Amino acid sequence: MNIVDELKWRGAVNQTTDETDLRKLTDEKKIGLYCGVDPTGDSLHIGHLIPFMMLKRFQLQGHHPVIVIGGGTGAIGDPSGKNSERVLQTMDQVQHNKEALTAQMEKLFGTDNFRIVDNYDWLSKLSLLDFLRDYGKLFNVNTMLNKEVVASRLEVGISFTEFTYQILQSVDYLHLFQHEDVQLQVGGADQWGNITAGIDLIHKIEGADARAHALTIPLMLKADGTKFGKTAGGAVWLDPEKTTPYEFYQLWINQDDRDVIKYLKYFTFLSENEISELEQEVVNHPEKRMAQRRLAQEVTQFVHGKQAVTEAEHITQALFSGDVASLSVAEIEQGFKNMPSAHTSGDTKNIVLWLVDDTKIEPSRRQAREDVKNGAIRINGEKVTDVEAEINPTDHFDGKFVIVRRGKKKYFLVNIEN
Ligand code: 383
Repeated sequence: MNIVDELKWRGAVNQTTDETDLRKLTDEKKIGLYCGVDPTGDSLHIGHLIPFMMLKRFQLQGHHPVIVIGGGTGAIGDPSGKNSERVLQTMDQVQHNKEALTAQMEKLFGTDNFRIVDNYDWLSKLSLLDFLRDYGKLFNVNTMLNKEVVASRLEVGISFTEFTYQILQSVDYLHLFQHEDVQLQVGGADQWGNITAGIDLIHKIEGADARAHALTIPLMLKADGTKFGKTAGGAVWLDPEKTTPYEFYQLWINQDDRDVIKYLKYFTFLSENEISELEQEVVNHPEKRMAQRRLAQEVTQFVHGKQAVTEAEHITQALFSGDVASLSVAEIEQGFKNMPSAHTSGDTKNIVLWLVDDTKIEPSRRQAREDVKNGAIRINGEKVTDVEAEINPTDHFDGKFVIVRRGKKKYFLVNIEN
């Protein structure tokens, strides 16, 4: 299937400049294409996965994706999607973020038939006079003002610096068109104005028949209307230190039946056949959540690797069944990151006192005694019903934690201080 048709089937196309010619071009030859990422933070988030999945599909069909890391543009800041002026980053921050993002991207794409280039390399060499004479002269201020990004900021104000951003991104596209054989720029729907500004520049310099294309990807919304990729805890990061692979897996497995097929098309490499089988599963056995599980497995594996999927599933299973004794220390650290926690010493103590005085899991001794007697308390997965039982907090998990479950679902992680 032609790549454009595949992307359309996957629901990944928002706007293109000339779809017919893009289809023709990609049938004729393997093209160079690019997407830019500004180093505004020290980790990618799942919003970045949207264009990355697209680049990866091109890569799998033999085309040549390039990512531009914005060492230059990141020092300025894209006004797209921001309703107020950005605070400039220091150049040290830009450098630090650039290194972190580059390492993450290499992990996702490998180095085979994929390159990362830094626009600092050419943008930093432009002198002010060259910039104004060679490029500024070709940009009409009226057209620039009419771009959605700028127009929406006119009332609150926009600095000359951010206003100029679209010229820098355009110079990138021209540079890559001229030197790297790049003929397509992809990005989220928010990038349409910047990408088309680049195409206009290419047409002015290289002639109106220069074949440079734009393809944007729709903004993702969930069936309930909320923004995709945000959880109560904020953004979902690809850095496992910021969002653990278990949390990442949970995000996908918890998707709504109404969204899951859309996301399978979008975020996985599963074929049309595999996806329609899963679609049948959603209709016939929604309670099994097969489609959600497959989605969680595929995306987690793509970002964090196979081992991370095994661990995430082990944690999920252990928490669900209550068999937490089988968890490793690393799995506990992941799985309990957002659960209520307490700190105690490692001293052995009576269970009732420990639950009330040390960990504050129970509000009163009376309540604690009642819960223990009723079998509502599990310590490291084992039911404890004797109110005289002694707890040795350093028994399990390398003496680091005690896992307490109260009732059917409520877990607490008690950290042992030594
Ligand atoms: C810089 C130089 C270029 C081309 C593009 C850029 C970056 C671009 C931008 N992109 C966003 C970012 O960096 O700001 N001006 O965070 C996001 N992208 C991608 C995608 C997205 C966009 O990196 O929609 C989400 O991830 O385009 O918001 O020569």
